[in-house]
Amino acid sequence: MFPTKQLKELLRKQARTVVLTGAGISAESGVPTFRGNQDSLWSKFDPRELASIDAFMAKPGLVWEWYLWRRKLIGGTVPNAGHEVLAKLQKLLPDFTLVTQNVDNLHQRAGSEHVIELHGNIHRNKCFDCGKAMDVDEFGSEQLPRCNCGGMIRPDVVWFGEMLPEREIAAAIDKSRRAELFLCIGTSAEVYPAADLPVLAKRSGAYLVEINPEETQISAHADEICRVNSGPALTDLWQDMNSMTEVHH
Ligand code: BJW
Ligand code: ZN
Repeated sequence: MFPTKQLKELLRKQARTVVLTGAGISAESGVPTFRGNQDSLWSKFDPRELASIDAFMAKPGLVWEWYLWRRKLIGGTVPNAGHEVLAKLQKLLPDFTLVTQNVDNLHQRAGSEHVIELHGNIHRNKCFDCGKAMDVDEFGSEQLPRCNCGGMIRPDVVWFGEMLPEREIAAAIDKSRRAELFLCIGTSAEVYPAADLPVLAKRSGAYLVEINPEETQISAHADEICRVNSGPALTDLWQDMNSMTEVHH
């Protein structure tokens, strides 16, 4: 049964809520996930190899080609029902924090505010050397753009082996520690430190809900699991909440 009585009661009481999302929430918009589904979308590229400093240093042209291709793909998508419900939920709950590992900007496009982006944003660029934010127009992979300082321009995302943006991860940890309700949606929970957040929240007393069609290492810790795609799952949750408020007004 999803959502359960406990979950609905926490939402009715406007519990302090943290939501962590991963690539799965954008899957129904047509953005490919990183792991699990071996369909041909990634055939040309291996994200585990390309999303790293080493790859960029060795083959900046190839890494840029991958990011330009993904930017274009993401630019052609729109937020789905899952993103939209989370944006509406934020308006209903006075203490609500959305933490995402996604770089696709779809939460913001759905209307979510103050989104904590743990892994950056694919639509931004910065200098590899001095970190300065950069606007770069379309360019070919033969001519890679450079900063005034001489450094190479790179997408403003977090690669393996890099630190997460300090303020973002600190805020996410703080909010997770104080959460009464934590929703873990569409993430394989294989990448750290993001994967620590649901467990941290649970240990600090939060009610932990997982929404994911597949089992993850979060499943063993969860109080409630919904093995359904996030779009339909969150739509059900939203409809249940609305029938609830009708009764209470
Ligand atoms: C649906 C669905 C539907 C499908 N509805 N659900 C050894 C042990 C522990 C840690 C480490 C280690 N060695 C190295 C580390 C650290 C490393 C790490 O965690 N590695 C692990 C892989 C082992 N982490 C880091 O390096 C991080 N930095 C760090 O730790 O700094 C300190 C440090 C410095 C130096 C050395 C060591 C430590 C940085 C991590 C950066 C991750 N970056 C990426 C790329 C971002 C840019 C880009 O997009 O190009 O972030 S990798 C990629 O994975 C991306 C994602 O945000 C991230 C998480 O993936 P996510 O979102 O969970 O997606 P998937 O595809 O994995 O899962 C999709 C899920 O959706 C599945 O479960 C499906 O079932 C589900 N789903 N359809 C709902 N419709
Ligand atoms: Zn620079």
